[in-house]
Amino acid sequence: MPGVVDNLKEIAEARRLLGSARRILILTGAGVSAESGVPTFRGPDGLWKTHRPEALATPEAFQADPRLVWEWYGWRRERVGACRPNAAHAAIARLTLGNENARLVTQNVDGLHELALEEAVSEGCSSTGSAERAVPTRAAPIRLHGSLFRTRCTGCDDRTMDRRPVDAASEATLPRCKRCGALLRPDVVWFGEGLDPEVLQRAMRSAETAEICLVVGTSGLVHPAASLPLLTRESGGVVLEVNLESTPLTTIAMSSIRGRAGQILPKLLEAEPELND
Ligand code: BJW
Ligand code: ZN
Repeated sequence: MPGVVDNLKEIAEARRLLGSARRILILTGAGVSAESGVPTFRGPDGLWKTHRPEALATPEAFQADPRLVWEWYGWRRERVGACRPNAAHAAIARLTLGNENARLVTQNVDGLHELALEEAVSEGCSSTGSAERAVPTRAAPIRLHGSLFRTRCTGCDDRTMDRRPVDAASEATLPRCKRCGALLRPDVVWFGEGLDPEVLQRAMRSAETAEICLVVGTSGLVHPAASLPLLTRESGGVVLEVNLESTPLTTIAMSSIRGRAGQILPKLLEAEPELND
C-alpha cells in the first residue's frame, strides 16, 4: 500500500525535525477534538451545515436575537461538557509539560487541551508520588478564540468561568451579570471582533520564534489564526501539517501528513517504544 508507506516516511521525517527543533509551536483547530466527539465547524458534519455563521457567531446576531445565540451555545456547552480529551490532546499535553520550549496555541473553545494537561499532570504526580498538581503557566494553551465555559458581561465586561446549563426558554431567563444586571454573553471571539491584543501578541511571538510550527486539524481559513504559520515560515522556520485533507496551509507546509490527529500525534510526539517492550 503506497499511501501507508508514504505516510510512514513523512511521519519519520517529521519526528526527526521535531526531535531536533529548539522551539516548537503547535497550532490546533477543531479537527484535534473531532475524535473526542466535538463537532467541527466546516465539512460534512460541521456545525455550520445546520447553522449559518452570521446567524449565530457575530455580535450583530447576538444583538438581534440573544436567545437564539444562547440556545446554540447552551447546546454546545452541554455536548462539549460530556467530551473527554483524546490521544492527540494527551500527546500535546505531555510535550508541552516536558519541553519548556514548546508552546500551544489553540483556536478551540472546548477546554479539552486544558483537561488533558490536568490529566497529564496528575498522572505524572501519581507515578512520582508527588503532591504537586498545578499545570505550569507556560504549558497552558494560548486561547485565541476564548472559551465556551466563560461568560462576559455586555455591560461591565466582567469575565467569569461558568459551566452552568443555560435556560434559553425566553430572553427573561438568559444569564445576567451579578454585578450590574446586564445580559451576559459567551466569552468567545465572533467574526468581526478583534482578538485580545495581548493574547494575539503572545501567539505571534511564539510563531515568529518557532523553528517548527505544527498545524493540526484546522481549515486554515480563519484569520488571524491562519496567518501564524506564515509568520514561522517568513522567520525561516518550517511548517508541518496534520489534517484529513489539504488546506490553504498545505502549500506552505514542508510536509502535510494525512490522517486523524488522534492516530498521528502520538506517533509524532511520543518517544519510540523500546524494542523489548
Ligand atoms: C481533522 C480531523 C481529525 C477534522 N484529525 N484533522 C484575512 C483574510 C480574510 C478574512 C479575514 C482576514 N483577517 C480577518 C478576516 C475576517 C475573519 C475571517 O477570518 N474570515 C474568513 C472566514 C474569511 N476573521 C475575523 O473576523 C476575526 N477577527 C478579526 O480579524 O478582527 C479584526 C478586528 C481587529 C480590531 C477590531 C475589530 C476587528 C475573528 C475570527 C473569530 C472566529 N471565531 C470562530 C467562532 C468562535 C466561537 C465559537 O466556537 O462559537 O472560531 S469561527 C470558527 O472557525 C471558530 C474556530 O476556532 C475557527 C476555525 O475553525 P477550524 O479550527 O479551522 O475548524 P473547521 O471545522 O473549519 O476545520 C476543521 C479541520 O480539521 C478541517 O480541515 C478538517 O479536515 C480537519 N479535521 N477531523 C485531523 N480527526
Ligand atoms: Zn456586568
